[in-house]
Amino acid sequence: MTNAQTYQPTVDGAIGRDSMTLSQHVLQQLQSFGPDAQDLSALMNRIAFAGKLVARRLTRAGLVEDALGFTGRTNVQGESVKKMDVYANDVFVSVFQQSGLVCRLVSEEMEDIYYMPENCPIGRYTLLYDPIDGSSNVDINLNVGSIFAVRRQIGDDLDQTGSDLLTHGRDQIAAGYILYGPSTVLVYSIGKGVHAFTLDPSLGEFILASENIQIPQHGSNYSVNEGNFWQWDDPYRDYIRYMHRHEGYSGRYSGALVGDFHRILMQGGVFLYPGTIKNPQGKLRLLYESAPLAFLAEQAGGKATTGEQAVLDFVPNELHKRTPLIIGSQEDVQLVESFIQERKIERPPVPSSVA
Ligand code: AHM
Ligand code: MG
Repeated sequence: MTNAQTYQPTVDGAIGRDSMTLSQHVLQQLQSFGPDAQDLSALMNRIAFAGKLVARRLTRAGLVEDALGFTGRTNVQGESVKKMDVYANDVFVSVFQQSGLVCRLVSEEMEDIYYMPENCPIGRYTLLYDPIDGSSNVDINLNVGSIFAVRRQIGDDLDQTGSDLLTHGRDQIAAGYILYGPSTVLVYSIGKGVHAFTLDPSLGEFILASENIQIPQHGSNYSVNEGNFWQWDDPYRDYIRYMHRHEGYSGRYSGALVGDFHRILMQGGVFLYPGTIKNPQGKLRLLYESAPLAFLAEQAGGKATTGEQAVLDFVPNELHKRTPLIIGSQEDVQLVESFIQERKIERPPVPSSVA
């Protein structure tokens, strides 16, 4: 019989890679099996489970009743709510109920913080998420995503205002997204690089696909809704005119931030959603859209700015605060910034207290 002490497993590269699951990876990253590490590992595992449930629903959306189309309601942002938005939001709520992990949920689809007091004695984390990002793509079977961030609760929040959540994005302890595309991909960071996992449907597990992803310093992709050109401030118009007149750039815009950001993370370039007449602060929400992606961008060696300051330094004054977003490769974000700087010389910046 083989002695367990001396046994050498015949784990070749392929088996090793195929068996690196998300929860295992979190523990490996933290180099600990302590309670905090176990919590974060379990938390990521629950997020992944929510992603699997959403992915399953999306895959079969054309075949089941009541999966596609609008509910007839509008959300806190004044946007029409899709049935899939509600489904995915409820998935995250249900996955974290009785989990002992998360005390509060903040979602694009819920005006107020959702409290889970049964979890609070143990799990003092808050999960902030956009259950379906890019939901205009749902009904036409194009890619959508879920975005998430995790913050540690500071204080007891007895007045239930969630004021401890109104801090900068550097307080996020984990962030990431799930991309529902031809395959389902989960990208996350706990402040130790950016890593991507692909859902293996035969196993029902997210398996490590790319570790320590670095955004190229420069890429050819620029991703923006050019239909808003007439609504932008001059620097953004100048920038787009520059792109139109120079060789080497490709416009790529899917209408779903997660997919557009994923392309840029892997291939380089820039995504931007500037302020418009309709939404002077842009469309994207800080706490569960821009800040988590900014966390990933910085961890991958890229950059994210509002045009005035780093997205991760921006302190919101409300849960559903919007900010302009310019995110991606260092050089490509800097190019956009150079147009903003040029115009600033002509016009002083608006103080953030007014913005
Ligand atoms: P959503 O979360 O309600 O879907 O809104 C966010 C989405 C982003 O995914 C995408 O980049 C943007 O809104 C698209 O907006 P627009 O249609 O104005 O270009
Ligand atoms: Mg969104």
